Amino acid sequence: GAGELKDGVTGGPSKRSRPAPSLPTEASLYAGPFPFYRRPSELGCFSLDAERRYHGDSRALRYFAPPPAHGSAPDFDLREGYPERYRPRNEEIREGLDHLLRWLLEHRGQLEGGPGWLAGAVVTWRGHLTKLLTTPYELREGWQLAASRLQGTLYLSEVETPAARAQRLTRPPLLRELMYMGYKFEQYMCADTPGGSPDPSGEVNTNVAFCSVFRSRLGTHPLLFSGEVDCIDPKAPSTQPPACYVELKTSKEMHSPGQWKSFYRHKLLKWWAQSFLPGVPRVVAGFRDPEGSVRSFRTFPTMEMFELIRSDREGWNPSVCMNFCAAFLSFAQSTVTQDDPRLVHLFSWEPGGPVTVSVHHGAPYAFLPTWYVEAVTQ
Ligand code: 0WD
Ligand code: CA
Repeated sequence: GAGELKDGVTGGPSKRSRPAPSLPTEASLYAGPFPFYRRPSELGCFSLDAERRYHGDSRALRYFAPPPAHGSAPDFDLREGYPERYRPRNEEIREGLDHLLRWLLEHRGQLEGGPGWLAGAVVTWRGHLTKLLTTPYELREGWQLAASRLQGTLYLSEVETPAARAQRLTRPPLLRELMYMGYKFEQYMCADTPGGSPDPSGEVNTNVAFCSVFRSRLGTHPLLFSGEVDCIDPKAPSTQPPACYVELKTSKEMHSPGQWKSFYRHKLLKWWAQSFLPGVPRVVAGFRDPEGSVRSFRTFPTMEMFELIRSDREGWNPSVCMNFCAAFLSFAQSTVTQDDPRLVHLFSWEPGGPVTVSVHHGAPYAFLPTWYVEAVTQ
């Protein structure tokens, strides 16, 4: 039963109903001091193998193995192996929070934070939080987040928008190849053992993932989220996660100050939000030429990214991102009052508008799997 959320229709015909609650997203509303954000700590990890099977260990973790810094200029052909050595994940399979819930089921007895910590927490993917952080600046892509409460905990799971689905199903061949190139870069930069050498001769299989599970808190909102980590730097000054983790990215080579400015405004915001959330301290970027070969590298320390855009009046501000995210979490916590794993509040946002809410029961929006609900409620 889908329906728009009607709020406060309590009296007779003479009483007017209040408008359905919504949350504005204009950046100017979220300026102000940076909110409290707890230093993220790693609670555990899991791996997904070549067949996308779950393992409660770090077997898919790879080791940062960049080419020598003072050697010859890099020449990584990112198109090499495409399409014959590409095994892309089946994107028709909607996994929701399933892998994270499996980890949580196996570790909820040993969570730190004291009894009741989980009941007050928000559980989600890091990527969903990244989308919330960038919302006040996003001009192109909307999102939908499904929310359910179970034993106090608020679970957030993304729903693919009709526009995103349409784009995925009509993804142009060049965009498919570009996606491959991002994964191929990881293969050139990572080894299977600490101190080992990359082996770019194998296949690129995007079923494989190493995911870390983090604990943090934004303002009053305790957070438990998981994110895919590209690699660990065996030479990092701190061997303690997340300080030893490295995020890998590729981008087009830039040739003019205007191109850099646009890169700082748009792409760097996404890179910052994604790595700031789990406390990953640096992003190593490979810049590719029009033929698809990486010609240069640049390391972006996450905590220095804002410096690159601070003086741009049309740039982004980390405080706005975090204040909006905190406001969304408060909005979601106060909207989802019933504890019911089959009840879904769907938060929808399109650029230029506010976040709106609709209420649904059961399929297709309910996302907490029966095996999880039964295990935690018995
Ligand atoms: O089913 C879905 N639509 C989604 C699945 C949406 C978001 C995430 N996921 C899965 C991913 O496959 C991964 O196993 O969740 C796990 C990690 O999520 P995350 O770390 O919260 O996701 P995000 O921060 O958006 O992406 C991290 C990396 C990406 O690296 P880049 O450098 O491109 O940001 O996870 C990978 C990708 O390498 N990734 C995916 N891989 C396969 N299928 C997907 C996806 N749909 N989304 C992200
Ligand atoms: Ca990456």
